[in-house]
Amino acid sequence: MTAAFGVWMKDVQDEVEQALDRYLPAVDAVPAKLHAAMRYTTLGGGKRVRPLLVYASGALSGADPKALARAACAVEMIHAYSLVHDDMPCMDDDELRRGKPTVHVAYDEATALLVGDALQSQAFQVLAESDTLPAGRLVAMLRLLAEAAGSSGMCGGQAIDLDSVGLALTLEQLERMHQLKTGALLRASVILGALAGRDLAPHELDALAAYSKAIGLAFQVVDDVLDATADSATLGKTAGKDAADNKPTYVSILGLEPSRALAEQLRRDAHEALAPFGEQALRLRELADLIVQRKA
Ligand code: GRG
Repeated sequence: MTAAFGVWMKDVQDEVEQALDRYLPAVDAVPAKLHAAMRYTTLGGGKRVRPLLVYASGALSGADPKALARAACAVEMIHAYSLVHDDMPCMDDDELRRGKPTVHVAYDEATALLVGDALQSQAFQVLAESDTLPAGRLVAMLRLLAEAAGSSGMCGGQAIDLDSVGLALTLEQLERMHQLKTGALLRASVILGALAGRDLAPHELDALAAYSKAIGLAFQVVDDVLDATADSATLGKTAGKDAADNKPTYVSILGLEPSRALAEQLRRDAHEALAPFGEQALRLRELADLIVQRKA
């Protein structure tokens, strides 16, 4: 990671934190408990990978900064909602998220359900209130986010994931599940940033879609590798939480070293996809490197 990239990343993360603070309901607005819980789960944590992708592709398309901040907050709110629901007892039943108690533990289950619902609505409201983009462009962005979050995107992937417990998925089925569950929102982040700027040619949109596909898969492969190696280092096991939960992973299907090699290949694919953009795509290339080289 170059020093300039580190500075850019920190600037974007700070800007997004301030924008989230602005676009979340105030803590003293009724109902205070719900609003406090929405802020508890969204502020002050996470790597902000999706907002970084929005800003990086916005840099490529010369996007309007105000629209970028709103799009970045919208995807992060959808992501935050998905984590709150994913952690609930009816799904993964996790007690910790980003180093602090999950919402259903810190508050209660009903609040966690409502926090997710309200964050999802808030995401669309924040984006819809953009007043710096032509209406047609804004509708295209709202539609893209809705599709990425819904049953043909993230929710659909989560449904397939829940149904796959105990099943022997093929590599293709595993890939399809992750393309929906995590890939759809990562792709939406990249395309939203691009749509907030100049008109892109069809071949440019295709290039961004190919980049998104590669980083979406890489993100998951790396997640599985980190999960497997964290457990083997700390608990003396050979596989991590998903495998322990009897869920298929890249490591359980391919093995550890081939999974690492796949992540590296996907990083190269992501770089190659960006060739039409030259230097304009610098931040997107650096984010692909970060996704593959991350340690947490
Ligand atoms: C419940 C509708 C619904 C969907 C849940 C995304 C998702 C679908 C569940 C998350 C479960 C999970 C841990 C998936 C692995 C990959 C992933 C999305 C990790 C968390 O994202 P990061 O690493 O988290 O970007 P931070 O905390 O950095 O934002």
